[in-house]
Amino acid sequence: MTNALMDDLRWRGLLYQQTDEQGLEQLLNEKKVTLYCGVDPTADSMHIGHIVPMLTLRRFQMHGHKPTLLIGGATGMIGDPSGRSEERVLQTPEQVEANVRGIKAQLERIFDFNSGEDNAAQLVNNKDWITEMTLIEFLRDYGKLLTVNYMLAKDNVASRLEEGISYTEFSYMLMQAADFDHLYRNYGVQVQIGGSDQWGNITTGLEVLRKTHEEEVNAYGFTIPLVTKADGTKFGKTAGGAVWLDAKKTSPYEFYQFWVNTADADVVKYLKIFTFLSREEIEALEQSVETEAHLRKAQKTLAEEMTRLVHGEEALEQSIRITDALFKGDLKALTVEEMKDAFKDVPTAELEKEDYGLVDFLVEANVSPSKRQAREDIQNGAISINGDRVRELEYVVDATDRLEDTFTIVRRGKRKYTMIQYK
Ligand code: 485
Repeated sequence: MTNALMDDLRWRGLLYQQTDEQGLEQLLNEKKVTLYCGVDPTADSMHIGHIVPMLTLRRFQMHGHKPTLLIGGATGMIGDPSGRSEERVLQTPEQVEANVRGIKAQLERIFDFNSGEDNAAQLVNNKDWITEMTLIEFLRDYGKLLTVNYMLAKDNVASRLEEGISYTEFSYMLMQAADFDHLYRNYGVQVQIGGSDQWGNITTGLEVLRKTHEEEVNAYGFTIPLVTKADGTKFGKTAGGAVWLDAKKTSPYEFYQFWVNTADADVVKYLKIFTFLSREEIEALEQSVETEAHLRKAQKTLAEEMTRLVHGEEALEQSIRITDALFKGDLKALTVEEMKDAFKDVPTAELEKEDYGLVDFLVEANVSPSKRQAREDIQNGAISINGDRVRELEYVVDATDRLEDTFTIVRRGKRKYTMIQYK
C-alpha cells in the first residue's frame, strides 16, 4: 500500500535515493514517526539550498510526524567531506558557536517548537553527546563496527582518494552515524533525510544501527535531489553569491527578486519543491504559465510564499512596494534605506564630491555615452535624479543631490538606473 504523503513528495519531485521505499511507506501508514535532518554550522546562516530538506520535514510535520532538527556543534568542528573536492579549513570553536546561534534562530522561525502537540519540532545539538564520548569509547563503540574497506568505498571518500583526504574528514561519516544511533535510542528517531550528497552518511548510519542492535532495526533514510535549473546553470546563486536566509546577507527585497526572476521553465518545479501550495493551486499556476506567461503569476506567487515564509508578512509587503516603485520609476515612494537596498546590484560609478554640470555628470558617470547624447537625453526628459525629472541643460548636480551625503540615483529612460557614489 502506498502512503498519501509519500505520493505527494513523489509528485513534488522530492524523493531521490531510498533505503527501503516500501518499508518506509508501510511504517508511515502504521504510525506517526520521528525523523531528523542535520545541518552543520559552517556559516552563521543557512542558504536556500538548505531549506529543501527542512521544508520536507515540515511536510511530514503537517501529516502528524515529528521533525527533529540537528545542529552539528560537534560535526561542524570537523567538516563533512561529502560533495567537496577539497579539504576544509577548520573553524575555531568560537566561530562554530556563533554559527550555531545564527542557524538556531533561523530554524526557530521555520518550525513551531512550542505547539504543545506531540509532534512539535525539536532541536538537538550533537555537541551534547559527541563531546561526552571519550576517544577510547568512540573507537571501541563505533570505530570497530565498520571496516576501513567499507568506508573507502563510499562516494564521498572514494572521490577524494586521488588528492587525499585527512583522517579527520575520513572519520566524519562515523560521527554522523553515531548521531543516528544516539537519536534512534534516545529520541525514537526512525528516519534520516538529507540532500543527495548525504546518501553515504545516511546509509553508514543505518549500517551502524544494524550492528549496534540485537533486535531488528526499523529505520530508514532517503535523500532529496539537488535542485537544478533548466538552463544548466547552478541553482541558488546570484551575481552577489548564495541566496541566504539572513536578511543582513540577502535583503528580503533581493530574496523576493531572486524568486520573481525564476524562468518559466523552472517555476512550476520550484512551486512544488518550495511551497506548501496544494496540487490544485500549483496546477492552476502551471496553466497560467502556459496561457498568460507574461503576467508572471506563478513567479509572483512563488516569491510571495518564500519571502513570507522566511522574512514574514511585513518584509514581503516592503519588497513588493520597492518592486512596484522601481517598475513605475517612482523613487519618491521609497525611503533612503529602501533605495540603498533596491540599487545594490545596479551599475555604480564613483565621482569626486564636487559640483558638476549635468551634462558632464552624466558622461563622467557613464550614464550617457557622450555629451551630445547627454544633452539629448536631458531635453527628451529621459533623465531623473533621485526620482525627479530634470530637463534643464544648465542644472548643477551638487551636495543637495547626494543622499546621506553618499549617493545619487540617476535613471535614464524607463528603467536604466545607475548609482553614483562619492570618493
Ligand atoms: O547527524 C548529522 C550531523 C551533521 C549533519 C547531518 C546529520 C550535517 C551534514 N553532514 C551536512 O554536511 N549537511 C550540509 C550542511 O550542513 O551544509 C547540507 C547538505 C544538504 C542538505 C542540507 O545540509 O549538503 O544536502 O542535507 C540540510
